[in-house]
Amino acid sequence: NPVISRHDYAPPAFLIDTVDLEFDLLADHTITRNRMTIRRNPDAVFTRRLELMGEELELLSASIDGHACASQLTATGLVIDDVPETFELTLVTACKPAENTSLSGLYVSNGNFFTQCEAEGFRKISFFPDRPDVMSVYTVTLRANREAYPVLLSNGNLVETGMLEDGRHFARWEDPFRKPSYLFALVAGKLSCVEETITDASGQRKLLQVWVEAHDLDKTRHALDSLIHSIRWDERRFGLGLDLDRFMIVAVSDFNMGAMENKGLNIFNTKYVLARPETATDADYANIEAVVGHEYFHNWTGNRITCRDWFQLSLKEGLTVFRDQEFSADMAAGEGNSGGAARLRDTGSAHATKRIEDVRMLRQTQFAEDAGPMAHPVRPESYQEINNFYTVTIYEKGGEVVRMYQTLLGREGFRAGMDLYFRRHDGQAVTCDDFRAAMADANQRDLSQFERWYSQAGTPRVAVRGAYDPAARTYELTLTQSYPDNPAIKTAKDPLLIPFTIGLVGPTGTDLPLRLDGEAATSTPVFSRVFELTETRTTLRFVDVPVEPVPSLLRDFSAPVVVEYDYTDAQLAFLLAHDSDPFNRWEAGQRLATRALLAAARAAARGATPTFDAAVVDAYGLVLRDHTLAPAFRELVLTLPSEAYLIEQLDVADPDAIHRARQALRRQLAGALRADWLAVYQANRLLGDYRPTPQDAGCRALKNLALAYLVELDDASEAAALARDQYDVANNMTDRFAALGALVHLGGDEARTALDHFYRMFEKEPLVIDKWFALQAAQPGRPDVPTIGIVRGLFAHQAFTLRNPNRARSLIFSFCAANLAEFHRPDGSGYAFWAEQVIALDAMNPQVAARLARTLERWRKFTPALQQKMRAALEQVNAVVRSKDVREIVEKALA
Ligand code: B3K
Ligand code: ZN
Repeated sequence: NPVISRHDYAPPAFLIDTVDLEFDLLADHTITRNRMTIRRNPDAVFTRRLELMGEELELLSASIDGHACASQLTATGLVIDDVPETFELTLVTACKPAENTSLSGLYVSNGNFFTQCEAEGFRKISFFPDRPDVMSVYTVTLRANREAYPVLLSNGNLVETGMLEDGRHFARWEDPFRKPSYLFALVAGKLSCVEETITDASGQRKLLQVWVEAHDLDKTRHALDSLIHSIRWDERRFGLGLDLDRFMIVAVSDFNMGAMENKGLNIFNTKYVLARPETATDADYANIEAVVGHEYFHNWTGNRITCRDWFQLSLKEGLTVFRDQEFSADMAAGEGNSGGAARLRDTGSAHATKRIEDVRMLRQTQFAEDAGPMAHPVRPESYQEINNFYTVTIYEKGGEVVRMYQTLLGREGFRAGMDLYFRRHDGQAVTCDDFRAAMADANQRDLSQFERWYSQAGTPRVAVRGAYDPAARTYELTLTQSYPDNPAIKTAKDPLLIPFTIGLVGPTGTDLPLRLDGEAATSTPVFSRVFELTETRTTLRFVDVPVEPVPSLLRDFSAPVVVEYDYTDAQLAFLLAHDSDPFNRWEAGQRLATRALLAAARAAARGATPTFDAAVVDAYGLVLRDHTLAPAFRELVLTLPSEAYLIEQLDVADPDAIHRARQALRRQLAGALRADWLAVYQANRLLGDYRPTPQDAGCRALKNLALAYLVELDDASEAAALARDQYDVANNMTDRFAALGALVHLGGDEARTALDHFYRMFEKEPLVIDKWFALQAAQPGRPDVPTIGIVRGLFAHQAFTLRNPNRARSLIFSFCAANLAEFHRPDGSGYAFWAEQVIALDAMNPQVAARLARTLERWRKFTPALQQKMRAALEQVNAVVRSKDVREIVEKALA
C-alpha cells in the first residue's frame, strides 16, 4: 500500500467554485452528469494538468467549455492536460449502485438509493478532486422513476420538482453553502417522514424531517425530539443556529458506521434513529440522542469549518465528540427540558454519570489502541487507508484534548476561543493548529506546549507520591510524567501540559482547603484545583495542612492519562465512601476491584482458586445500600471492570483466567450481598409507563444489575423466577432484554424457550433481531457447548447475512470482541472463525472487514500459546487479503 504522509500536504492545483450534478438513477446503471466551474489555484504550484480522482467509474464523455476534450484514465482517476486558467468541465460517467457492497459511494439498500462520501466515496460517484480543501457550491438534479423512487432528496433547499416522460420525475436541490465533496449526499426511494416546524432563536421557521421506511414511522419521535433539543442546546451553549431552511435525517439499515453529517441531509444507521419502548433499550435511547446531537453539531464544527486534509480529522471529530458529550450531560441533568427542580437536584451526579461512562469507554478502547500496533497521535503522521483512522484516538482522545482546553481556560474562556474560531475561519478548511491558535489568542495564552497532545502518541503516565510533614503541617505531592514503551510509537515523548485536578481529603471525609507554599491565604478557601503540569517532574507543596490527607487525584478525569499512586485498600474504600468528586468515588471502587481481580487472575492462571478478602465486598455493600446515591451512579460503581480493561492491565493476559477471576468475584458479591441485591431489585421496579429519562433508566440499570448478580447464585431458582416474571410483564425492551439475558445465563430449556419466543415476537424488527444474535454470541460457554458452536449455528440461520453490517457486527463482533474468554479458547477455534470472516468481508465490505481485523491486533498481549495461534491466523489473512483497508491493519499487527 502507498503511504500518505502529513508532511506531503500541498494545496490543490485547481479550485472548483460550482458543481452542477444531474443523476439519472437506475439501480444497475446510474448516469451522472457533472458540470464544474474550475479555476487554477493561485496559491498552488503552477500546472496545466488537471488530475481528478475516480474509482469504479465508466467515463462516457468529457468536454471543456462545451467541446469534447482529450483525457486519460489512470489507476486512480482521470487526467486532462493543457487546461485553461478558468473553464467549465463537463463529465458524464456511469456507475453500478446495485453491485456496490462496500456501502461507500452510491449504493442501494432495500431498493432505495443512498450515498456515503466521507472520507473518499465521492470519487465513486464522479471524477473529482476528492479532498476536503476543495469547497464548492452544489446544485443537484435527481431524475428517477416516480413509482419506485417517489422521494428524491439532496443537500440544502428544494428549489424545483416536476414530472418527466416515461413515468419519471425530478427534483432539484441547491445548497447555498460551499462544502467539500465528502459532505455531498443524495437519497432516493420509498420513504416516509415525520416533520415539525420550529421557530429558531432568531425567529425563523425551520422544517425538520426524519425520513424512514413507512413501517418505522412509529419509531421516529425520539430522534425528532433529540434533533430539536440539539438545535436549542447549540443556540444556548455556543450561540450557533441552524443555517438552512430545512434539516433532514434519513435512516438506512445498511450502513458502515453510526451516521453521517452531510450538509442538511444527515444519513443515519437505523440503529441511531428508530426507537419505541417495546423495541429500544435505555442505552439505545441515549445513543440516539447522542448521535443525533453529534451529527447536528457537525454542521458548525465540520461543515461550516472543515478540515484542510484528513490528518486534521480530529479537528472536527474530537471537537464534535466533546460537544455531544456536553450536550448529553446537560440533557441528563435536565437542562434540555424546562424540567422542574426535581430534575435539577440531580445535576452533579447526572453529569458525573455521563463522564464515567465516557471515560470507561475511553480507557477500555483508546488506551488499548494507544498501546498497540495502530497507536497514532490525535493528528496522525501518516496513513495507508484513511477509513482506518476513524479511531477512538481521533474521536475520544480528540474529545478529551478539546475538553482540556475548557478545563484550562474555563467555560467562558473556551467559549471565547470558539467564537474567535468561527469569526476567523467560517467557510474555510483549516487545521488543528488553527483551532489551538484561536483558543490561545482569545485568552491571551501561550498554548504552544499543548501542541504535543496532537503530535505525540501513547497514553501518558503520571506517577504520584505524597509526603506529609506533621511538624511543618505541609503535604508535598510529586508528580512525574512518562510514556510507556510501545515499539509502534515513533513520535516524541516530551513533557505535556497536563491539567491535573486535585483535592485533599481529610480524615472525616471532607476536603481540606488548598494553598500552595508561597500563596497568600484567601478569604474563600478552594477545595478542588486544576494544576498545570508542564515539566517531567512537578512538586506541589501544600501548606497549613492540619492532618495527613488522602489525595484525590485527576478529579473528573481532567486529562487522558494513567495515574499511578500507591493507595492502600483502606484509602480506596475511604475515597469510595467520601470523595466529594463523584468521578473519583467511582474511580476508587474500580481501583479496589481491579487490584483484587488482577491478583485473582494471576492466581487462576497458576491453577489456584481465586479468592477475595472482605474489604472489597464490604465497600461494595456500603454503596449498594446507600440510598442517598443515585441508582445510575450505584450501578456504575457496582459494575466490575470489564475483561477487556483487565487484559490491558496485565503484561501477559490469560483471558480464561481473567474471566474466571471476574466470575468468582461476581459470585462472591452475589452471595455475600444476596439480601441487598434482592432489596435493590424490588425497590427499583418502576410501575407505570416507560420513560427513557436518565432517572428511570438509572433505576432499571440498577435493578437489572441486581438481577444479573442474583442469577450468579448457586441456588438461582428465586432469580430465575424473577427473570421469567420480568420477561413476561415487561413493557419495554430494557427490562425484557435484561430478563432474557438472565435466562440465557441460566441456560437450559428455559433459555431456549425464551429465545424462541423473543425471536418470533420481533421477527419483523431487524434491530431487535440484531440484539438476539448479539446476546447469544456473547454468552458464556459451557464445558460441553463452547459458544463458537452456537455462533456457527447462528451463522447458518436464515436471518443471518454478512452483507448487512449491523447483522454482521451483532454476531461476529459480539463474539470476537465482547466474548473474550470464548473467542480466545486455547484450541484456536475462535481465531479460525475470525480469519474466515475477515476474508469473506474483505471481498465485500473492506471497512467492516478492517474493523473486524482489528480485534486481533493486541495479540502480543496474550500467553505464548495463544500468541502463536493468533499470529498464524493473522498470517493466513495476510496471505490472501485484497483491500488496502485490511492489509494496513494486518501488516501493522504483524510488524
Ligand atoms: N463523519 C462520519 C464518519 C465517517 C466515517 C468514514 N469512514 C460520522 C461522524 O463522525 O459523525
Ligand atoms: Zn463525527
